[in-house]
Amino acid sequence: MARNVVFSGIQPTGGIHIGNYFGAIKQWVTGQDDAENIFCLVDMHALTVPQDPAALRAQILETATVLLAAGIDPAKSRLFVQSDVREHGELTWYLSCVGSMGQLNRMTQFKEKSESQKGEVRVGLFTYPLLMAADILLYKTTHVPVGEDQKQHIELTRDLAQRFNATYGEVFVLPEPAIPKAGARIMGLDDPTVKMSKSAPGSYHAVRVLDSPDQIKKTVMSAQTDSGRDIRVDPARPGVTNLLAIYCAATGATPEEAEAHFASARGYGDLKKELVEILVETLRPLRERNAELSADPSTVRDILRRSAEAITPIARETVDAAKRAMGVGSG
Ligand code: ATP
Ligand code: LTN
Repeated sequence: MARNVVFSGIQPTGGIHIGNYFGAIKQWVTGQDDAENIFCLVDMHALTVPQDPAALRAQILETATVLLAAGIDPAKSRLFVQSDVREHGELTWYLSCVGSMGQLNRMTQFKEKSESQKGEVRVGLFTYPLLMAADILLYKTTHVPVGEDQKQHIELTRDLAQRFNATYGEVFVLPEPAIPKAGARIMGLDDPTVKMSKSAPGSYHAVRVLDSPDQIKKTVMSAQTDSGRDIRVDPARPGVTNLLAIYCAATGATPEEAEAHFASARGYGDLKKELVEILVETLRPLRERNAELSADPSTVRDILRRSAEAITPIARETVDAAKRAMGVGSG
């Protein structure tokens, strides 16, 4: 039987947080033995909003290092930088001649991100999902492990692949989203009504995977909760519900088990204290390994370069097949 192909991406925009970790990265690490795995630092996606070139360059290497520290194993998975494989940009053009403005207009991430942009909204922010579809379709991906917020983009990818195949013949494989049961949508600790995000301001918004134990404690203890005491999952109380979601993602407990565990707690303080301990211990090995790997950036660069070289032929073959099907090129 053909092996599954897992592909996923992360923007190298700094400060990886527990939403990224529980929503995506943890699945990438634990699934490595079951499929062909390709993980991508999507630097071209990062350019859809303003970036400082020197900071972006540094963050590409930092993000790669964190992923390796989290357990991405170069013997089992390819880890590469999107702009190192030219075919990503190339296929995006062909997909932009298949997808419609109406399809892109329905993307909720564009609506949210374009509203938060002061001044001009870049064309790339609007066409962002076409580049993401190209990322996925280039490698005949079968599964895409992501957080809940990316589900709509994967549905669009399937629509584009289906449209292309129906018009030009079978070239693309239709991918499935793989969204975890727990941790698929972690909310901000300073505001549990917004998704935890790398780019959100505020030092108590997110627990970053490289935070010190002291910083984790400060952020979790200051998390916004309401004035109640009951530790229950309740949509009307998003703060405590979010803390329970983080507890479940970190321990593997179901929401019912988590509620039972905290049934005799004296208030939110007990839940927060326990969560601090759990997060400190969960993230400790990652932080320690990151410190070792950061001392050796040339090894990390080598992994990125070799991965890009290894996967380029797959990407080339897909673009050539798409071009042939569409009738472009000198033949
Ligand atoms: P940015 O704020 O820079 O847009 P982000 O925090 O949304 O970044 P991405 O690099 O866009 O992070 O996403 C990487 C992966 O992490 C994706 O699979 C995404 O679904 C997942 N993810 C991001 N935020 C969360 C969250 N709050 N909860 C669960 N998963 C998340
Ligand atoms: N759009 C994603 C990042 C991303 C991605 C991908 C995820 C870019 N290309 C391909 C999965 C597959 C995000 O903003 N989190």
